[in-house]
Amino acid sequence: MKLDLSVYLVTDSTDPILKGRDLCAVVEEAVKGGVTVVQYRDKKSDTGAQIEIARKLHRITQAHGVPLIINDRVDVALAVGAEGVHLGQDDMLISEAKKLLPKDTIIGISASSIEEAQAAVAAGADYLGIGTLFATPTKTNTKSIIGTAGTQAILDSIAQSGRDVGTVCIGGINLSNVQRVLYQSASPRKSLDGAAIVSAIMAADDPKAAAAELAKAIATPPPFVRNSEGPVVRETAALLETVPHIVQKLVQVHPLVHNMINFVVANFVANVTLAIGASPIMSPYGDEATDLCQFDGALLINMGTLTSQSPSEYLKAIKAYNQRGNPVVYDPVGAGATQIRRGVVKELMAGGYFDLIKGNEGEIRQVAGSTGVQQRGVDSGPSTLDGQAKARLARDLARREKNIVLLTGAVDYLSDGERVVTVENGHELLGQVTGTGCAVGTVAGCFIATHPTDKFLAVLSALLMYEIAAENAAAKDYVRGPGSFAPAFIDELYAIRQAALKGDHSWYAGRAKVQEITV
Ligand code: 3NM
Repeated sequence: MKLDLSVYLVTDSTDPILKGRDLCAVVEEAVKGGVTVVQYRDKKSDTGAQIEIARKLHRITQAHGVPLIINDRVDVALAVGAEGVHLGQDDMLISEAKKLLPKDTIIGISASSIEEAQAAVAAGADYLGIGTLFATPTKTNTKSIIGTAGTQAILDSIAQSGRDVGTVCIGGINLSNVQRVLYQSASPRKSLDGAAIVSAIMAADDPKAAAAELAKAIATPPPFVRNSEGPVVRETAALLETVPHIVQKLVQVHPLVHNMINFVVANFVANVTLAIGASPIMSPYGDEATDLCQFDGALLINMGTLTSQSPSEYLKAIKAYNQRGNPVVYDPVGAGATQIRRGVVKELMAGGYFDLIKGNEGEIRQVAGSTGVQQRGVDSGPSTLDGQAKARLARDLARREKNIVLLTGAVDYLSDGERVVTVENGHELLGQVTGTGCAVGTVAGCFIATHPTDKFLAVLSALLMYEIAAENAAAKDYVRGPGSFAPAFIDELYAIRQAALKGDHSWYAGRAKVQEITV
C-alpha cells in the first residue's frame, strides 16, 4: 500500500494543545475526519506510559487503515509494532534504526536544509518532514525558519536524486495557509505530498471537522489559482496586439481597487484610478477587506508610510483576498531602508500570496532575499545590476513565488517566471512627481482584477496605458515641469480611457516599446 502523506497528524500531549482532553479521543476524531497518517510525538511521558498510549493509538489507527508512526523512540515502535518511526537530526541514525526495525518499517527524517535532506535520502529515508516552515508556538526550539522558498529549494535538490521519497512540510500550517504553502513550495520537478499539522487539528474544538476541512483544502488548489485558470497569450507579438483590447475591457469592467496605501500619495493615486476608469477605495483597516473583497476587485499593499499597526492590518486583508481568490499587489516601498521594513517584508511574504510584486531594484532585491541591500529612504539608490542581472532577478523571484514580478526603473522588467520583457515607454518627468510609482501598483491591480486569467498580459497592459499617457502628457506644449505634468498626465490617462470606451485603439498604434529578452 502506498503511503498517503497528505494529511499528516503529529500529536502533542501538552496542556495548551490538549486542554485537558484525552489524547486518544482527540486522535480518533481526527482520524475519522480524514487524517491519513498519525505520528505519536510525546516528549514528556515515561517509556511505560508511551507504550501504553501508543498501543491504544495503534488500535484506533488500525481500525481506520491509517499508519502509526512513533517519534524518536525506536523501542516504543518495536514494542507496539507500529508501522513507522520518525527521527530528528539528533536521534538515532537511520542506519542504526534500520538494523533494529522490521524490514518494511516506514522511516521518516526531519530535514531543515538541502544537506540534511540529501543525506536522509541517500541513507534510505522513506519520507522527509521538511521544516520549520513558519515560526510556531507549538515548537519553539526549531533550527531555522525556511518558508516556502526554502522548502522549494529542498524539494528541487532531492528531485535530482531520482529516488522516490515522500515529503511533508511542518510548522505553522493551518486551514488559511495550507493551499498556498503546497502551491508555492512546489518546484517544477517535485511537489510536497502533504502537510504535517499539530495545533490546527489537535487544539481545534472539533478535531474531526478540522481534519476534514484540511483534507478538503489539501486536495484542491488555492482559490487564487482556480480563479486565474484560462488561456494565456505567449507570443510577444500577439501580446502586444491584445493590449488595447485589455485596456478597453478594463474601462468596461470598471473594477474596484482597495488601497492600503501611504498617506503621501493617496489623493494622487485615487485620481489616477478614477482617470483610467476604475474605482478606488482607500482603507487601512484590515477587517474591512472581508466586505470589500466581495466586489471582486484587487487589493494593493503599499508600505510607504508603515506604522506599528500596519503589518497586522495588511495580513488580515491579504487573507480575505487570498481566500476569495482575488488579486493582491505588493509594493514593498523602502523594503531595504530600515531593519523594521526588512522584517515586515519577511512577515508579509510568509503571510500571504501576492499575484504581483512591484518595486524598484533595491526593493525587489530585498524581497528576493539579497543581503546588504541598503536603501536611502524610499529611493532605489544607485543601480548595481546590469540589464541581464535585473531580468534574472525578476524572473527568479517570479519563478520562486509563482507570480508576476515588475521591476521598475527607466527600463521596466516584467516576468512571470518564464518570460521576461522590457518596457521602455514612459517619461523622466514621472520620476519627478510623487505617487507616480505607487500608482503603477494600483493600476496594475485594476488590470489583474479585470483580466485575471492572464496576469502577465494584464500588467503589461497597465504599464503601457500608463507610460504612453505619460509620454503624451510630457509632449504637451503647456507642460513645463513636474507641476504642470501631473494634471496633464491625469488628463491623458482620461483621454485614453475615453478612446478605449469607444473601441478606438489609435492611442496605441506603434507606441509600445516592448522587447522579449532571453535570460
Ligand atoms: N516539528 P504546528 S515544527 C513537531 O520544524 C514540529 O521539525 C517541527 O506544530 C520542525 O502545526 C513542529 O502546531 C510543530 O505549528 C508544528
